[in-house]
Amino acid sequence: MNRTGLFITFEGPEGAGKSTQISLLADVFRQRGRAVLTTREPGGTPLGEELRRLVKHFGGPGSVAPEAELLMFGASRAQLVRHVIRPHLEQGGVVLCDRFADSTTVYQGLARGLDPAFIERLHDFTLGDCWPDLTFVLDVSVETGFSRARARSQGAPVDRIEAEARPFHETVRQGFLALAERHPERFRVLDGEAPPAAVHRHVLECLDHALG
Ligand code: T5A
Repeated sequence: MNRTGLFITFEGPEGAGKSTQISLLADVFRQRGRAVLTTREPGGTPLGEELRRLVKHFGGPGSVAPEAELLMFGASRAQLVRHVIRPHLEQGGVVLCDRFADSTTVYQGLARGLDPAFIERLHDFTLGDCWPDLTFVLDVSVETGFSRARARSQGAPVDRIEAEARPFHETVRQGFLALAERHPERFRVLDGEAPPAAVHRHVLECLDHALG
């Protein structure tokens, strides 16, 4: 891949504040004259948005086999990488993505218990060398994340994955922290419980440091 752009992803538990930070960071890049593309997973393409609807809302807990769930996330990502992310990076643009492959490693690998070696091979197949340059993990407690998500949806029904029990979401939180510890060159963990403006300042500090 002939890549001159910058690829940044945001990860974390439910309601961590990823979309909020992506929107603030996109404004900064635009002010600096960069071509910015913001996108999300699952989703970001017409096919991906269909898969998003299915993977989030098809029945309740237990209605989708973990193996099928894994492949739906993989299909959405393969499409997004080839149709959206790679072309933008090859033109020198900035891509900010709300969740990416690390979510699969943590949610389907650790929390669902699917084979991590198979998930690595799936990443090779769906991404090739299109890994992010930098990944922010916004760390929040499960309580904080859920209370934010519920407040925003004003009590509307939660989706299939959000409806999983608390230990599932604790595993997700710890999984992101462990992944960040294993790959310190790519990950930055930030306190997602801080006010949005403070989190944004930390994001910019990390970026300025990482990019010189
Ligand atoms: N998934 C995804 C997998 O299982 N495997 C995968 O491979 C992938 C890619 C996606 C679901 O799919 C799973 C993970 C998820 O369960 P989703 O709806 O996109 O579903 O869920 P989330 O990614 O968790 O997105 P959310 O929209 O719920 O959370 P965000 O984007 O992290 O949070 P945000 O910015 O929308 O903020 C939530 C609320 O909190 C407020 C905001 O104003 C908003 O109301 N807020 C703050 N409040 C106080 N302090 C702060 N610092 C705040 N930041 C935001």
